[in-house]
Amino acid sequence: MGLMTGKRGIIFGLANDKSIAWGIAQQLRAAGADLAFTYLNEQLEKRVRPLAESLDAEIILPCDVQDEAQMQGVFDALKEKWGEIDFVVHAVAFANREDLKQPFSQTSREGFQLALDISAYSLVSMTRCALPVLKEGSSIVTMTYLGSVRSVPQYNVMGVAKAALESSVRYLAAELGEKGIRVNAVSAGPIKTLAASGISNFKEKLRFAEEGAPLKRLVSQDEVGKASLYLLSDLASGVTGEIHYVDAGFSTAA
Ligand code: 0WD
Repeated sequence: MGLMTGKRGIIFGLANDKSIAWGIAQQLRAAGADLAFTYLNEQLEKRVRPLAESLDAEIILPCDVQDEAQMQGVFDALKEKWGEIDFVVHAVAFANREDLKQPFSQTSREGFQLALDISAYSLVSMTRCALPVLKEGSSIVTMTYLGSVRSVPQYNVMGVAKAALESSVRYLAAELGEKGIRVNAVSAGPIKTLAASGISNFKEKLRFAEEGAPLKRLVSQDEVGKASLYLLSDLASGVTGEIHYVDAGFSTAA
């Protein structure tokens, strides 16, 4: 019997087989979990549906996290099909490309609001919609990055959004603890994905991360997946409100 046998949950943020969400999904399925997925739009559906089906997903639905009615619809569908769920994975983020290039002080109000809305507020609204179906003992995990607590060149408004996301993790954990629901974040080292391609000089960041990490290498999707599996499973039953670094030790080194 696997670690997640008999557990069911949903993954937001799968775009393709390079996505961090894909690393998490594979680990969860291998451990026996039943999975539901969402995709952002029709263009991504073509990529997401075959991947989701390859992991025997029973529910595959569209969801733009800025559309609260659509998000509510997703959790209504989960309630109808499964009744209750055991976990939610939030692996969604977005900022305008120009806001990841120009000096931070030039960030527009609209760009700031957009990044914060999709990358941070969505965890709050997702949790609200999920609450009626979350079991006691269930677990929510989101994805963050070191740019939340350090100024990383060009990460700009996304760093501010990740700071808001990490703070939201702590407030949600404080609120939901009495229901036995845990909320944590994995802070991943840089990984080449679609979202990462929007960050200027990303290749340079990969090299810098590799050289500066105690393990002298980058982390893989699978490693982020395994750490997420731990946080989503009963192995982490005493862990909530945490920002768990999976970065080959980069954040701990001078
Ligand atoms: O180095 C990296 N790749 C790191 C990523 C290091 C540390 C953290 N992260 C975080 C990201 O900030 C994000 O929160 O991990 C999470 C997953 O990102 P990813 O796997 O790097 O990127 P990707 O495969 O592109 O998945 C993110 C997806 C979007 O992809 P695109 O590239 O199409 O923007 O988030 C989804 C979308 O599928 N997304 C949305 N989903 C629903 N509603 C929305 C939206 N409005 N906007 C973006």
